[in-house]
Amino acid sequence: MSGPVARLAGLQVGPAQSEPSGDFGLIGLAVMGQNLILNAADHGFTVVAFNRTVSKVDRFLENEAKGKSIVGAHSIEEFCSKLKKPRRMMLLVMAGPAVDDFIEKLLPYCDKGDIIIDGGNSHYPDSNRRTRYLAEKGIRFVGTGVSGGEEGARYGPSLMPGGNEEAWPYIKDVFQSIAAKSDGEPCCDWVGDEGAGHYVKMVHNGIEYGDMQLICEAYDIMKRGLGMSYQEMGEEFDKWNKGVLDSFLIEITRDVLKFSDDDGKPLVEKILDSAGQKGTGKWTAINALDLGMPVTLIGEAVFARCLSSIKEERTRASKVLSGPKPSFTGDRATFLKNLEQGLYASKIISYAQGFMLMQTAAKQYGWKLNKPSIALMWRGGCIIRSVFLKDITAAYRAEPDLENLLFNDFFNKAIHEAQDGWRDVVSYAVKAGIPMPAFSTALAFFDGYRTKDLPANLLQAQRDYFGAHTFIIKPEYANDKYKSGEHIHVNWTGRGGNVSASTYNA
Ligand code: 2AM
Repeated sequence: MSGPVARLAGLQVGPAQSEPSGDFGLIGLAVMGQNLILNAADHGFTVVAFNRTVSKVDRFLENEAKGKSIVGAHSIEEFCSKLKKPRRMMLLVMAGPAVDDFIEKLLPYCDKGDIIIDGGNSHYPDSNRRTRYLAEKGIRFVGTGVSGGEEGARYGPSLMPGGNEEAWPYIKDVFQSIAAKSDGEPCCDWVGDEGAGHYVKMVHNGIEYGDMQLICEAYDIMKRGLGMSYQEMGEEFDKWNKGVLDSFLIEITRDVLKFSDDDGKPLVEKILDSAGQKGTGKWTAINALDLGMPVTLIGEAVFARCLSSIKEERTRASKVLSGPKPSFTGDRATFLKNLEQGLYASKIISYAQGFMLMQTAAKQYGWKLNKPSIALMWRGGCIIRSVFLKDITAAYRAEPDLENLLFNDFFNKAIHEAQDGWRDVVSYAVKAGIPMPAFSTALAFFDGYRTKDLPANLLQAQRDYFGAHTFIIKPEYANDKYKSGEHIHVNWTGRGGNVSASTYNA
């Protein structure tokens, strides 16, 4: 042990037999991991660092970690031996098999009650599995969402921990110290059971997709629909950033629009319009479909990226498919106000949909979910941080079992005030031939959600007609012939049989 110990940076140099001094251990020295370690050290914790490629440990100790309360380990055994019990060990490695590999490597050196935290971008079913697997061995597993990128990791990320709740009292001090603060409150609280932390991070990313798509649609209609210059657009986003849309994403959009290349042209104009994606938005949309939840805005945001990515085909289509030429004749200032309100209203819908999904997931998966704390965790540190999330936090604090954000007085009033302008914007976009899938789907959801009688009565009739899938009669029409709540099949044509397919449920 003398070799590695002699190389230790910072405070912790001593014989191998000494009491372990590490408050917190972190494995995975990519930028995120390094920054989280530095962040924890800045908050007074002694952090033990390890990495698969061990040379990176020494490089880190000799550079960024120098002079800080950070000690290195050159093997898993050494890593574990340097941590106080119960050990608090965080993995920040590539999601997937690397996490399972490290868990298996840690286990022989762990004691009952130790805590293994996965802070990578794991898919929540993996965190469900790991929580159960490790609980059987007496090890407490935490799967935590970490958002805010490299900067967030260094100076205050949003942290969304879930898993084995027994771990929370032991990790709370570290997590809440290193997390971002919003109005003095840490953007970190216990999310819920098993994979709930990674689940909430996944929905966060889905909402991020939606917010970004909404902003892109606003930019498109400003540019092509109103013919605004980049300078003008940048100024408009700057104005928006001082109102209800005040947020990190609006702020960076302002900066991007104002950013000129060496030749004076806006750099963004030169960027290929083909969006990439890493999959968390798609996971959210797939999960929404699995749970039967109408999370339409995130779905549209994912599809909009897909459409963007078939650039060559779109280029061919642009030569053979024509549409209207935008010609705006109204009052620009009024339109821009409406656009701001329309974006705000669409955002309210998107977050309402996101919370619908999370509360359904909690019910379906049997998780206790800490709803008021979710908005709080997203208030600062993460990509979707915004003033708007303060109002969502307030809504769920006032009523933790709020059925839907749209039933909250504040948001109910906000969406009613925005409604007329929102419709004007979407109408103009349709007439001008400028796609606004996220704005439009939000409005369609709003109109569907507030409609007591949807045309699904006809749909049920069609299903019963061709597939004998049965229907239920509206309570006010129940009688001896059509009993309330019963699955009814009607022979619509007078031909065919009377057999119903009530067990068929597709
Ligand atoms: P490395 O430095 O040895 O590559 C981000 O890639 C982090 O995840 C790095 O610390 C990296 O370790 C680690 N990592 C990536 N894949 C891994 C794997 N299969 N097993 C262990 N660690 C891995």
